[in-house]
Amino acid sequence: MTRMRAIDAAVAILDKEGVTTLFGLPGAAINPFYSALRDHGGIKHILARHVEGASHMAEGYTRAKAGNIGVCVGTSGPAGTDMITGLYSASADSIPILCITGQAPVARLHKEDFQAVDIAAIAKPLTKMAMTVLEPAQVPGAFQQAFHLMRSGRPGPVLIDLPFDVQMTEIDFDPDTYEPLPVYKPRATRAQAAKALDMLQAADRPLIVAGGGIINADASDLLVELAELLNVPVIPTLMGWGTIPDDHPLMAGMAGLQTSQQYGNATMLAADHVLGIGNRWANRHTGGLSVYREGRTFVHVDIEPTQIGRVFPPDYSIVSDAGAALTELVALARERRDSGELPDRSEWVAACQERKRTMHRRTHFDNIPIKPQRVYEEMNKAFGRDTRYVSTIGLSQIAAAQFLHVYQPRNWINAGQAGPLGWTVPATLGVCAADPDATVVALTGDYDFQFMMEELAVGAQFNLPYIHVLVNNAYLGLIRQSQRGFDMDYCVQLAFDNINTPSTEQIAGYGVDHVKLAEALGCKALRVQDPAEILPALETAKKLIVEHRVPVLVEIVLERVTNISMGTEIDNVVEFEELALSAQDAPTAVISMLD
Ligand SMILES: Cc1ncc(C[n+]2csc(CCOP(=O)(O)OP(=O)(O)O)c2C)c(N)n1
Ligand SMILES: [Mg+2]
Repeated sequence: MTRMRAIDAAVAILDKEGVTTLFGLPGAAINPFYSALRDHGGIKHILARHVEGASHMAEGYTRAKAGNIGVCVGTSGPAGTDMITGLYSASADSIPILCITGQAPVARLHKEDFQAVDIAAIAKPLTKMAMTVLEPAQVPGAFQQAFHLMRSGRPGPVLIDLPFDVQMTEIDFDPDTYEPLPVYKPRATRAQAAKALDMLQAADRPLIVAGGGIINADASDLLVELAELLNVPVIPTLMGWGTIPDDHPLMAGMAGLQTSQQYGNATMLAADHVLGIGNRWANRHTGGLSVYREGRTFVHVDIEPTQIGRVFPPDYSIVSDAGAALTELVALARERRDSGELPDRSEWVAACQERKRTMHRRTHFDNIPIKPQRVYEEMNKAFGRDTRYVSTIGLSQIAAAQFLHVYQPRNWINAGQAGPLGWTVPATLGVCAADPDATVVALTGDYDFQFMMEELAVGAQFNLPYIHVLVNNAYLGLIRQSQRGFDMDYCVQLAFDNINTPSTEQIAGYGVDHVKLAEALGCKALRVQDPAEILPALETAKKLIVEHRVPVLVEIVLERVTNISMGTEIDNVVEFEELALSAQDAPTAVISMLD
């Protein structure tokens, strides 16, 4: 047996479980871990500027690539509490991250020691396991179990809290013969898949709702294959966006109250049967359940048994990993196709495509100040099929999901359920760390950016280049819009006269100078105020990220008040602008009205 400090065993296990990159911030109580990291020498460490940032970096890192597990590290007390938002975001969207915290020595935990807080208790509802390890010999088992839990069933985060003396105590551990524990994933049976398929075949106008569980299972190809075999349209959820390319003839649009297209909702309302795979019937997707469910039957496939029936009772359900269920469904669909048992769906598919061809919102506005819709039109022109978008929340994110195009799984990386402001910058850096060669584009409003802008320095220091499109309306725009219901515009204005900005400049009354901020943090930055300048600025940004290998900010100054389409039911989404009347009104729509 090899004798080593418990913390050296922990680092050896990280290595064995495939961890190559950590996001963290040292402090006295976690210094033993950092000494083990230095001695190991094979794991890269990215130093965050805020510990919450480290936790979101870890999440972006996980989401970027199948099999990745992002790890964030902090000292005790406030470092742990700073990462709680990251644990919430990760658990809400079923994303595994491992959060490691230092802690006061075991004998002093109950003595109100400096920075001793019961972080395991605080993290409990947000994690699959949250453990303060009190026995040094338990450290290897705690890490082994952490990876097993993060990868099994519904993925999610784990917190391991390590008292200083536990880290330092020597134990016997043999890294050479360490093995990760087997991963548990329930699998649909053939009989279950056959029943789901029978119900879908019996319907006249069936749909597949494709959720983020398909991306987690790395099973998007199977989803597309199933849709093609059956010739059944697909509505991806916000978390499932990218499972089927936007321009695929069976991609029917997204449904929902905000991040949706008119044609997606119309098709959902026209359907008589829905097969939901790896989705959770999120309320921003369904809206009111009576409208969503009326006239439709539902089958729900989910990896987590207690998710079945949580939002509404489905007509049939299967507890299964999305990939395993799709494998069975594809095999059966192939057999039924070969024996000529599949019904002809061409009329229903054509009706869905016709809605997708004609029901467009207008994006082409020439106004100065710029209208936000135009920004997405120009982004569609500037960025290719491989572009990876990262966003969090706000009108900017909602409009992005209405107008941008996504063609591959993991190319829309969004904090869907928790939507914590500030997530975008660090999560994007995590994506860049995982996929340094990708074109990564972050999109935020001004407020989201201001929450965690300090993390841009991390991008500059560690050469994590990406393009940050910041749409600046000098407002908490989404909240301003929702305050219309109270007939107020109260405490949501970010505008002020910045004493450092000459009053002759158009941005004088917009408050924060984001360009100066980005430059101060070691990044490049451009500002755009004319819609004709958006595309050239994005093209310049593409060159700058290659030349300088740092984040490049493109700030687009918007008109201050623009309401974005949204509603309270999927059959009453309110439109605030004229709809597209001709192809010129929506020139980058995924299918042109001219086609
Ligand atoms: C930590 C946190 N606090 C509050 C909110 C509520 N919230 C959602 S969007 C938003 C305003 C976003 O403003 P901005 O980033 O400028 O985007 P815009 O809507 O203007 O495009 C707020 C306050 C939140 N999502 N997260
Ligand atoms: Mg704003």
